Amino acid sequence: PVQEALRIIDEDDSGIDRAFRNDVLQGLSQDQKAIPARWFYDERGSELFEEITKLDEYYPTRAETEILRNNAAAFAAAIGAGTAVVEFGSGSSAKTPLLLKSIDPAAYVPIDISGDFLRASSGQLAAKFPSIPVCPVEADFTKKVTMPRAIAGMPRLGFFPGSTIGNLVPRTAVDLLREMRETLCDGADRPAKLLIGMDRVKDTAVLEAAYDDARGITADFNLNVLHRINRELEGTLPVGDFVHRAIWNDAIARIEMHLEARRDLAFNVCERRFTMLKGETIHTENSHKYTRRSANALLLAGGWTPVTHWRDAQDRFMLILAEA
Ligand code: AVI
Repeated sequence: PVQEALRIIDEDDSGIDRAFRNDVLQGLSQDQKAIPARWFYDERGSELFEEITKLDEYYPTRAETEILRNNAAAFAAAIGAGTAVVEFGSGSSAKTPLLLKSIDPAAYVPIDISGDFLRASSGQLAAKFPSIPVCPVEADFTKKVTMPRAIAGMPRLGFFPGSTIGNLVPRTAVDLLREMRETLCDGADRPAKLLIGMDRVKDTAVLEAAYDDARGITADFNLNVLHRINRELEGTLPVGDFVHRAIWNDAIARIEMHLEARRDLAFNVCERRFTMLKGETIHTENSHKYTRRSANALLLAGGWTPVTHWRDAQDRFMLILAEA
């Protein structure tokens, strides 16, 4: 059974998401223009991301799925029966069913900012697991989220797969980990656990190919945010005059995605005028990669104690179980 989604979203009268407008106007006003990566995920962006996860070059999804498939018994033993799984982001991929199958939870709570996507994936999961109550929450999980009454009294496991944490700079990642701790521990009678996916530092060529695939799907994903600005924020960005770039920044251990202007440009967003010189970029995403030590340090700073690390056979990715 799927409960009706709890909705906790902030919109102004004209229906334009104020947070999106503020982020874009502020980001385009900086010396290094930037748009936070969370705005990639409108309906089209979410579809393109699903396509990325199936690309030959994009290994993280397959590596993480392998870890989930090969360690079912260990997860069940470490997590225990009667747990409510709270997923940060709605589980439309193969990963959530693998986790649900291995630990057989008492409830499943997907949290997502995209209501349509949330309802679709909740319905699919409920059909696949008819005995697990599904309690979706439409909300921005970067802030503490109120949990549905249905999971009161159950031990809670946060699930944050995909190395999505890597899309945040460390300061913001620590804030998110702390908010998750609040979401999971507030009103609960036991300390929560968190199962989090983190992508590992590896060969530069492998990393850059994963973010600049031969079919150009990642390029479309990156450019889609410009279409979204044009549609939702009265933008006039000439999308065809931007080119996708993916660069490994070794000093900070992250892949950076940018949109580079092919020529000098001028455009409007929400009636504000912006200009760019040829070669100038809009920085659209960071994807941090971790070692075991840097992953542990981040978790500890966020209020979580790492307990167990699992890796795939090729050492590309890790799933970490941590305790509040
Ligand atoms: C969602 N996130 C973990 C992806 C990543 O790998 O950083 C987003 C992505 N960007 C380009 N390709 C995939």
